[in-house]
Amino acid sequence: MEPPRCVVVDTPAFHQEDTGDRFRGLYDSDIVIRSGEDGFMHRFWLLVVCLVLTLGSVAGWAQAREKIIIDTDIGDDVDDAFALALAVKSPEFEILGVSTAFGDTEARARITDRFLGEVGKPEIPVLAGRPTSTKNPMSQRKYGEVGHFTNNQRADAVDFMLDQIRRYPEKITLIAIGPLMNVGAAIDRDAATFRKLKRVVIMGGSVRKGYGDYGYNEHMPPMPEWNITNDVTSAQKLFTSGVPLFVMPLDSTQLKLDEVKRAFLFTRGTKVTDQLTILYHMWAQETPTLFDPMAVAFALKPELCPVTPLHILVDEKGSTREGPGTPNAEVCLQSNPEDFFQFYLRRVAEK
Ligand SMILES: [Ca+2]
Repeated sequence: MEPPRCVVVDTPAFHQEDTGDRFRGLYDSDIVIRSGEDGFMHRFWLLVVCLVLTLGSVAGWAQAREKIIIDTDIGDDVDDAFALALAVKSPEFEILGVSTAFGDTEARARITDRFLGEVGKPEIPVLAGRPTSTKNPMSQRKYGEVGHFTNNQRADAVDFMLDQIRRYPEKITLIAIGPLMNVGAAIDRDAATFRKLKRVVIMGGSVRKGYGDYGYNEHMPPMPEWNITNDVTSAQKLFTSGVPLFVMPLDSTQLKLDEVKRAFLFTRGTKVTDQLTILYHMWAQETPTLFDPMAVAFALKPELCPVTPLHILVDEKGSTREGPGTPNAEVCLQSNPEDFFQFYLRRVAEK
């Protein structure tokens, strides 16, 4: 998506039938002014009007961008990197910052830092959450050890999150694609401020389908999902916080990036696809499942993952059960993988 352009079309003898060919190629959002007459002063004033309209439109376009914070456990599974790639390729977003959660949060911050440095986004702050202990190996750890980084001074993730919400109340979408330690800590520290998020979109939970249920094969019953089960208490706090909550569970996020799609993406040779190529090879498995990118895609185009209001109870084992009661979440129970990949691959592959 581009900001609108202002175009003065010189048409001294303008007729309706000219429109077909003469204006072909202009974007829908362009501002087209037909001069219709000769004369220096006439053209001068048209250009002034054009300049004012363009500046106004660009300001409006910039203002309309959605403010987001991404909270990620990048570095283990590779889908976080694919989610980050979609976010940085989306001009609809103003990325206020990226925070890291779960395990060695500083190593995850370095991975994020290098990714943003390599793709030409050094201005985006990177924040490390509180480290936790885990035996989970970090497949992409070495990515954060060499390369081009941003100039970020690391600050506390939860302080940053709350400060940004105070600065832009009701304006920020928090996209949480890892275990929810930072979210739980933010609620503990200042629940009233946390509720002033515009919305939270998470990848997490398993409501009617479990891992390995792709819709066409045998049904797998719902089961505790990784992001919820790694910090059940924080998940419970989020689901009872009263914040507008949108949930992308296993039911709608088991999206396989097969070899045809990988070959397309990894041969684009852009800054972003080159970083994905490196991270994919460090991950050292074959077929990624793009769970997390659906949370980012939903924030951009909610029609890709239609939601149903449900009351979700997070039990002590991390199950996310639907039950009676006032809905506390909008949950995407089904998606169309073809529609998702049509959007995802075109967007991330763009030059
Ligand atoms: Ca993740």
